[in-house]
Amino acid sequence: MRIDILTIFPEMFQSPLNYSILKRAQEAGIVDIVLTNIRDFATDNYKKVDDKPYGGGPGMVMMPQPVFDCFEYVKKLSPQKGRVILLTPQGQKFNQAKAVELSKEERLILIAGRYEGFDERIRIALDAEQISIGDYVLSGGELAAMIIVDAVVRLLSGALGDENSAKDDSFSTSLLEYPQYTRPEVFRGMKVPDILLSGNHGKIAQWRRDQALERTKKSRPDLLEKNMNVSKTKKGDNNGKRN
Ligand code: 9D3
Repeated sequence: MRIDILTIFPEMFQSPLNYSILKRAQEAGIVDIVLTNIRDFATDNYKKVDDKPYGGGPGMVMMPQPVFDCFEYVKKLSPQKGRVILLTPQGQKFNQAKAVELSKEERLILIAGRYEGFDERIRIALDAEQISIGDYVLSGGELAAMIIVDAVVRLLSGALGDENSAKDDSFSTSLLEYPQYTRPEVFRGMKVPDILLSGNHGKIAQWRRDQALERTKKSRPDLLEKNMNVSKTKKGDNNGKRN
């Protein structure tokens, strides 16, 4: 996969892209991530990329010309068409299903904005879809772009040890994870549950299912609602255990 990112702050991406899975995926040639600075396409002496909104109001708006020119330059860097995504608070909310969908594309072109938003003609002319990462206010689209890149790249085949990937995706969006423990058996007086030390794999698997379900009911009941159709365990059935 090729991912182009258009931003006025390409340096912001250096740290997240150069650790762990994202770093290894790039080194392995699984993904090619290319940053292009929108400000390089500004034409005036001040390298201006924002301007006042027509009609008045607070803040500034991303000017169309630098973004258009940057986009046209980036598009020609590779022959693949690419799916064009504007990061904006007005977009569809990002989730794991969207990550899976995007991971099937051969090219993504992500455009991160600053200020109050983009001149509307950018969205229209680029035929871009808009994505938000959630209902809170960020200072710009860069962190949102990084989150999408992280969620998408780890799904690309070979990016993870492939043992994890398959099981993870079918399950992690429907139920929360069960509690995990590692050594030592007793830490500061807190003991690992006996069942995990029992060696009884059937009992352990049952305990983990129960725990995952209880946790989900307690902190994310919305996940159970959403997955009632697909989950094997119906809502309200906590396998005979109290909450
Ligand atoms: C008062 C109107 N604000 C809209 C909620 C203006 C505004 C605030 C912050 C416009 C843009 C921004 C910057 N945010 C993003 O660019 C952004 C974002 C976000 O703020 N939340 C969740 N997802 C995203 S994706 C891009």
